Amino acid sequence: MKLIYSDAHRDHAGAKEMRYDQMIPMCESPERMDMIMEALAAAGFKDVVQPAPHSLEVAHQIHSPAFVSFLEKAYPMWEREFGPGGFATAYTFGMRGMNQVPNGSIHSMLSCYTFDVCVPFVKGTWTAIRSAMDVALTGASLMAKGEAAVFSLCRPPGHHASGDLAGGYCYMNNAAIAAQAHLNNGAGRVAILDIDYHHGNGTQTIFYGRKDVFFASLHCRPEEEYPFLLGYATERGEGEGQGYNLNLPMPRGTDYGVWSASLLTAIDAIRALAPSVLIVSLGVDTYEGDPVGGFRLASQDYLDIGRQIAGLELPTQFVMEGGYAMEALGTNVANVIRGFTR
Ligand code: SP5
Ligand code: ZN
Repeated sequence: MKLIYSDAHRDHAGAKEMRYDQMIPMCESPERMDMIMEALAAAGFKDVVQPAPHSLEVAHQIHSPAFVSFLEKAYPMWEREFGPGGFATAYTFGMRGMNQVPNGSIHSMLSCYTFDVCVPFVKGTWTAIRSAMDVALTGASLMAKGEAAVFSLCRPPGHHASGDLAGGYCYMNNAAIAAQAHLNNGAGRVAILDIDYHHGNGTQTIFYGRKDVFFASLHCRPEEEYPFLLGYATERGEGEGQGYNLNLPMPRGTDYGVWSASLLTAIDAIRALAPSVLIVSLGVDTYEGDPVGGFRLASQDYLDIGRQIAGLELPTQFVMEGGYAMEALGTNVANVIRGFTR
């Protein structure tokens, strides 16, 4: 399987993150990609393709141009006010019930275009965001040219980002952009299977009123996990998109017995839909040792996940999302790909 990867994410780093009432080193680090690439190479996956540069045209079908432009200028504007070395982050958030538009200040933009304190902007952030988009789009192009399955090693991740809101380590929604590219390339319907520990609130929001992209998400339930406000089973889509959103929330502490039953539910729904392309939002923060997640999947389970997904026999694009247990991250990701290709 071709791996689409670039080092251009590397300078998106160095910021601390707020975890409830503490500042901790950022879990979402460049070293994550090193762990994943090393384990994939050790497992025999060495066909690494550099992403081709793309315009923002497809990104603008998913995200508002004003939001994308904010992502580009957030750090430079912040640096002009505070000097180099820090990171741009919001101080206030949307005030419900009144219409709010950003004024010229970076603070108003951060307040309007981010929803939490987990999306720091440093000097290298925009380059990384744009590269992750290229990694997603290059994967979609390779499939249009006949590749049956590809792995887009996007960093930063994307599934928490909606049309005009960044959050949860996510800036642009790489999986959504890839889905749109497949539609542009002639796919009739795309399914996105999101197996990250956290609900893919951004992807859900983007496609909630659409039936050309089916979204299924397995995640920890909003009653006890981030992002706390979305991910209920009752969210089924609206308008034309009614029935094209499937949430499978589970309690903290869920093990593979229960989790894999939800996976089968999602897989059955996807099979019934017969999409022309499957995108897997691949997060492995479901691992028992993950410092951010709270499920109990074991490294061996990821082999079975790959096998189950392969059973759909669909053209498949894996898009990297979360996973933060550095000692097992590479193995867990490589196991999904091993299970899928065996
Ligand atoms: C892409 C992705 O996985 N984003 C995740 C963003 C999570 N942000 C912080 C969540 C903090 C709550 N969980 C703390 C659990 C400690 N065991
Ligand atoms: Zn996650």
